[in-house]
Formats: sequence, C-alpha cells, structure tokens
Amino acid sequence: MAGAVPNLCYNRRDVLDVVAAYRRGGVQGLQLAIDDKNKQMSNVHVRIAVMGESGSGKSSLINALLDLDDEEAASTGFNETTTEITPYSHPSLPNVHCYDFPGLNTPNFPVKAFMKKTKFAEYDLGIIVIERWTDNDQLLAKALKKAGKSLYVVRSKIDQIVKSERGKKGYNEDVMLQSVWKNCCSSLEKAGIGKTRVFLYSSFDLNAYDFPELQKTVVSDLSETQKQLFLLSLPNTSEDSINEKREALRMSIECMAAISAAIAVIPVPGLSLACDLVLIASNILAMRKILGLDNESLGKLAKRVGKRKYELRRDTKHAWVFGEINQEQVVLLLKRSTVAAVLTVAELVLDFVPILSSGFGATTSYWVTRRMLTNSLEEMVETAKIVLRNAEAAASATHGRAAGY
Ligand SMILES: Nc1nc2c(ncn2[C@@H]2O[C@H](COP(=O)(O)OP(=O)(O)OP(=O)(O)O)[C@@H](O)[C@H]2O)c(=O)[nH]1
Ligand SMILES: [Mg+2]
Repeated sequence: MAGAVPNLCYNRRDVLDVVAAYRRGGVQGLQLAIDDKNKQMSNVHVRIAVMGESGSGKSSLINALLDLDDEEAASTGFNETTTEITPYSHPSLPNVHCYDFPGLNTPNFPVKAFMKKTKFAEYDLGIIVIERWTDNDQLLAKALKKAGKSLYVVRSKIDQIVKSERGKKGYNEDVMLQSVWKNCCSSLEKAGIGKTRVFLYSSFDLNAYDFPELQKTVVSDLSETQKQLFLLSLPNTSEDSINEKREALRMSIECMAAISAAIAVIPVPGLSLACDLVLIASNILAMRKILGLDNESLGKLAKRVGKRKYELRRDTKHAWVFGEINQEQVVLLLKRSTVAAVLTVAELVLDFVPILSSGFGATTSYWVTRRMLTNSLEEMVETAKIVLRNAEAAASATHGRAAGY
C-alpha cells in the first residue's frame, strides 16, 4: 500500500491567510497558521456511498474512482460478496473514501433493518450503479435524497451493450448511447426520482463514455476544501484532469514557498545558497505521486493497459522524473536550472552587503523553493501528458477505439 502524501490541498484563500499571518506575526505567526491549516485539512473528508444491486458493478467503480490495484481493491466478481457497508480509502489521500454498499437484492437480506440503521446523512453524496433501475435502487435513492444528499446514477457495463449492438444493421454508436441514457432517465422519472444526473460507464474503458464527466460533476458538488482533495485523488483520465491538478498544485507551491521562507534553511554545498532541500524534495515526491508518475502508479497503469512501464515512458523528455528523488537530486536539479546562475550573482552582491543577509536568506528561500517546485511541476505535467497518450494508444490498440484505458 502506498504511503499518504503530505498536505497539498492549499487553495487561494489559504495562501492569502498564510501570507497575512506571516506579516502579522512573523515566522511564529506563519508556523501557527500552517499548523492550523494542516489541522483543518486533516478533518476534511470526502465520503461517497456507492450503492446498487448485487453484481451491478459497484466494486469495479470504486476501484476506478480510487485508482486501487488488485491488492488494495474492493473485491469484484460474480458471487455476492458483502452484507456490510465496507469503506475503502484512496491509497495516497486517505481522507477520500468510497463506501461499498451490499446489494439489497440478495435472498434473506434484511433490507428493512439495513435501511433503518444506515445513516445516509454521513455521506457527502451517493452513486447508484445500475444495469436496470429496480425497486431497491428506488429505496436507496429516496433515502439519500431525504437526507439532502446529491445523487448520481451510473449505468454500468456499457461495453457489453456496444459489443452486442455493434454488428446490427444501421448501428450508430452515438444514437444507441443516447437511447440507453434516455431510457435510464425515463425509468428514474417514472420512479418519481427528481433531478438526477445519469452517466454511462464501462470499467474496462474509463475514458470512453461519461466517467470523466462523472468525476467533474462530483468535484463541482463538493465544498471548496473537499474539491481540492477529491481533484488531487482522481486518476489522470484526460489532459484536462492533469491541467486541473496542475492548478491545484500551483496553489500548494505558493504555500510551500512561504513556509520555506520561514523555517530553518539548509545551505547547499557547492552553491552555498539558502533553501530547504527536504521541503523541496518531499513536495516533488508528493506531486509526482499525485500526477501518477511514481513507480507504483506507473506499474498499476502499465498493468491496466497491458504494457511495460518503459513503454509508457517512451518519448518523455525528463528522465529525472522517474528516478530517485532526494536531497542530492534536488541539488542536481538546482545546479542545472537558471536559478543557480542568478543566485551565484546574488551571492556575490551579498558578500558586500552582509547586513541584508538574514532577510536575503528568507527571500532567497521563498524564491528558490517557488521556482524549483514550479519548474519541476511543469516538467512532471508535460511527462504525465505523454504517459497518458502512451496509455491511450495502448488501450485503443486493445479495445479498437480511440480513447480510454
Ligand atoms: N463488461 C463489464 N463488466 C463489468 C463492468 N463492471 C463490472 N463488471 C463485471 O461485473 C461483475 C460484478 O462486478 P462487481 O464490481 O463485483 O459488482 P458489485 O456490484 O460490486 O457486486 P457485489 O459485491 O456482489 O454486490 C464482475 O465480474 C465485473 O468484472 C463493466 O463496466 N463492464
Ligand atoms: Mg462488490
């Protein structure tokens, strides 16, 4: 199981608060503000109830949403598996949870007792996975709506319909998908379930139908802090999703730079400039994980698309991204970057103005951290997009369609 990444969920408001705290209370004020933000963040959770009939595809959807591999995954299969609500957490962002509900259609299942004891108010939103709409789905939908929660309906196993319809005369995939979607909507209407979004989905082809749209809609329904957390937890299903992660990570870089200006600085041998190497290295590591470029995430993706890791890395330009990230590596990156040249000049100036030294250290640290993390982020984003393209090409070769893995 992968370790959790440090807090990267800072938004614009957080950055302003942290800077204001620094102005008001100096280093100590900043430290308190950061501690406070981290405490608040550790209390932010996203809880998604995933419900539906036995065998409809709930566990498969959870594995896709949380990007779980075989060992971490909710078990899937033809046999009905669980009679209790089972929680699953994101491997690197453990405050993002999906709750696997038991299928209510199994014989001898005490539906009434189960519905009575389930606290639907505890979830942020619910997803009902269907092959067709049933009375039990209706029970769940009503309970969730009564608790004032958002509800989405996911029509699963679309690949099966495509496969069985494809050979028929006059087949048009868009028309067929539209009709499946309309059918689901009208079942919901007939059941008296008001305004509910319906998404078509296949666990074998995440990009192909409405899965990216489902992810976006869930994000838009969450609170500001939850949004950031959930967004970072999502698998890279499109360049858009990578770009959204980049925006979120840029915010966290602003905070990290402010922190680096305040905490103890470590001189870099050979360059003798001031910056916090540990902070930079740990943030590069965390961003790499969020962007799915660490060894483990790459391995999961390679397995999913039936390729080797080196094939997914093909055409990427920044080899360092896949290597070991530690303080020495950060120094190498620093020396290679334009930051180093500017600092050497700045240090010369500093020799003649020793009185500026402490202020200069803090400013330098802010500046170096910000530049280093931003440059690294840009190179990782570029790499993540190439990896995504390689994965999509592999998936299209397997599924015979242009998108998805
Ligand atoms: N073709 C296809 N099969 C799917 C899809 N999603 C799930 N399945 C298969 O359907 C079966 C049931 O999937 P699960 O995800 O275990 O379903 P579940 O709702 O969790 O089932 P229970 O835990 O028994 O309630 C498994 O064999 C899956 O591989 C899909 O989108 N397409
Ligand atoms: Mg299951």
